[in-house]
Amino acid sequence: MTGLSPANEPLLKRYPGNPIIHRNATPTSNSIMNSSVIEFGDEYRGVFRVDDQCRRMMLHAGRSKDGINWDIAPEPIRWKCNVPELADFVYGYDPRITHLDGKYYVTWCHGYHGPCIGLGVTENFESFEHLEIALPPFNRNAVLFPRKIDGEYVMLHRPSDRGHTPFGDIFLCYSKDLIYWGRHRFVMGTRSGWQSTKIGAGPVPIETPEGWVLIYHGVLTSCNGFVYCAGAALLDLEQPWKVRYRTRRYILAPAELYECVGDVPNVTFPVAAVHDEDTDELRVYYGAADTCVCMATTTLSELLQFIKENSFED
Ligand code: BMA
Repeated sequence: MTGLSPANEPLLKRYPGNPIIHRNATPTSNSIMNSSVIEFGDEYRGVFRVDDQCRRMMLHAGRSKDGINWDIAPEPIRWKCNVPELADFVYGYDPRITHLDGKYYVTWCHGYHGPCIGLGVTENFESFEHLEIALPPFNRNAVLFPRKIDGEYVMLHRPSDRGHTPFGDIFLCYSKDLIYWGRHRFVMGTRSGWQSTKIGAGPVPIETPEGWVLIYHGVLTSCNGFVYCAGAALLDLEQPWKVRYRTRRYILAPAELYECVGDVPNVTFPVAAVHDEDTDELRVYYGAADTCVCMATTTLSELLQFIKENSFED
């Protein structure tokens, strides 16, 4: 740590061994960030965004016994695809993994005539199937809820543009079959401060009796460019486009050297959260400065309390 006083730390406490995955963790990587991990039996598995030294953005599988020390496959995932038009995997980034009905679904920003929402599935993190594209360009930051609601799959997403989008609100849609998506709803848009330029869903929403806890990223525009922070919201359990609470204060913001210096400075980008039901510990995995993977922790109850105590009042 570079010297934040404990009292000045945001809600999420950085793991002292950060970054847990360095930029050079595979033989040809330029950077590894914005990656998703999940419990798998007694171990952990992950899908990692690995940008190689040609600066191609690809998805790699990874495994870990403790969620902290990771082995990342040196080669990208070879997706099986039954749709010939989609078989050419151009690029993929910022994956999220959702455990749903016994399978692991991966959503990511997919290259198909522009950034759009890719969807895939695996049961074992060894063989991966690439399904139909969920939403066409331009879109990013899609994440599936971990159970059906009203008997349908539900997905958060963030319409965008071809470039470094200077806007962005979170929307939600439903599907009966993971192919056709509709019943579109607006969830939330930008607000003042750290979330004034654009926002996007982060990890898979966590179900609590009080609602879905959604950790999301928010972006502000400074004189030097975008700054990516993290905040949290509580969404209605049955009508998850209804926002019950939403934090005015961030729960994490770039402050450490590894978050402020890298390929893209000043980025903390949460993508995965693992909740331990016995201890209530919540580990949040985030990309730092588009360069490496880091971890920060809290408890789910502290996060819920923080959301309620630091929410906008209107
Ligand atoms: C977004 C995505 C993220 C990245 C962020 C900051 O548009 O590309 O992967 O972390 O910009 O560069």
